[in-house]
Amino acid sequence: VGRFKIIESTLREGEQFANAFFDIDTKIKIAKALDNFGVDYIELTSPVASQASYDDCKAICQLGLKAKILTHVRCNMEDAKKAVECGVDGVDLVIGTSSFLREYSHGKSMDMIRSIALEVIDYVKSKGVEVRFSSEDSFRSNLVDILHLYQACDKAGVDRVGVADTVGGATPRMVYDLIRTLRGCVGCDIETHFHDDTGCAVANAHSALEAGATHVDTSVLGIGERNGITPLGALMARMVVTAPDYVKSKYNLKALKSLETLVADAVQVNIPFNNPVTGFCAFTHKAGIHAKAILANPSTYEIIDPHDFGMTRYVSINSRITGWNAVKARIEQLGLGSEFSDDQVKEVYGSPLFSALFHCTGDIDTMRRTAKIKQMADIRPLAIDDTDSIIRSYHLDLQV
Ligand code: HCA
Ligand code: CU
Repeated sequence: VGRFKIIESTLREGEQFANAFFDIDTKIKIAKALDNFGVDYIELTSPVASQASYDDCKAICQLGLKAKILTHVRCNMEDAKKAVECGVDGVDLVIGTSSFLREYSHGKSMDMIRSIALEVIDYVKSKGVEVRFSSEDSFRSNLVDILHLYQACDKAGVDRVGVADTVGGATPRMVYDLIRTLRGCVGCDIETHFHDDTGCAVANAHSALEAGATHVDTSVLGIGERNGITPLGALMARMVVTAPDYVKSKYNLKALKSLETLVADAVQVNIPFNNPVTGFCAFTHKAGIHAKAILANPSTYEIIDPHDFGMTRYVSINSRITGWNAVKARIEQLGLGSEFSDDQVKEVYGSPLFSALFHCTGDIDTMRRTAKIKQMADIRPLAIDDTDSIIRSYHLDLQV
């Protein structure tokens, strides 16, 4: 699980996202940002797709990036030749192997697929270029058929075989079983590609790594065909917990937010509110019980340290479920810590006990100062400015 590699496909799978249109400048910016993040491979749209795809592929190969440049083509000689012509470090070959795709897409038998695959692998290798062979829709293909096919490719010297959950229907257990079996059949590297139609793309990638896969395909924010594939950031969140030393030393995690912002802007979407790590509330703590523990030791309610990604945590006190420890921490942040006793903190926080007491004694002066955080938050949603001004006006009242 520890030492996996990333094949970053924002510039291939990501271009299949509904909103994506990448001109050459945008592609170069994204490629450089991915390289700076430290991904192992950058996969580009097939040069056969269009003239610009061809030109851009060539141009990106010439940038001299650290990441290896791949292009993704159909498994046939003409496509492979175009790919090699562009100067890529590697070619990712793909062909559908499920009965659906064989029947409704290309109409080839498994025997035909096998002989074409071997011929193309041989050609790409003869050019000194890395080569991967992948069966599209692997999970709905006949298991024995694809194992034979992968074995033949392995014998022919392919660098990687690829398993793709093209329709996003696989479960982590299905992935584990298939990759485990495949691991026993081939000696080459194993690349995996998971669509997220059923929300399993990150879990499936993790499962694949547990079973012996070596490479995972990602795209920034998961953009791709339909609702996309394993998101780079979410995979980083998963793997920084599973393999912290490897992930922190290999990837420039602090660059994640700006990379995601770059891609989000390019395809005109927002970073999802609940995105792992970079979603606006990813490190916001709200309930009083959580806030108290977080302030004492962040590991109590955080599996990921936000600072590893250059992010910061936020303890919200703007709600009816806040706790007085959190309010005290905010008062300290406002520089008023030395001027509040704990009882006063509890009072402005609106401790239910205090309120009850004031209601009994009917002390008008005290009642006047009872615009408390909790009571206000029961009436309407509070913004951080609201709670800060409740604290400030309470503080002013203390001085008169
Ligand atoms: C597609 C192709 C692919 C290829 C994956 C791979 C898929 O757009 O259908 O080359 O491993 O999901 O099968 O993206
Ligand atoms: Cu795909």
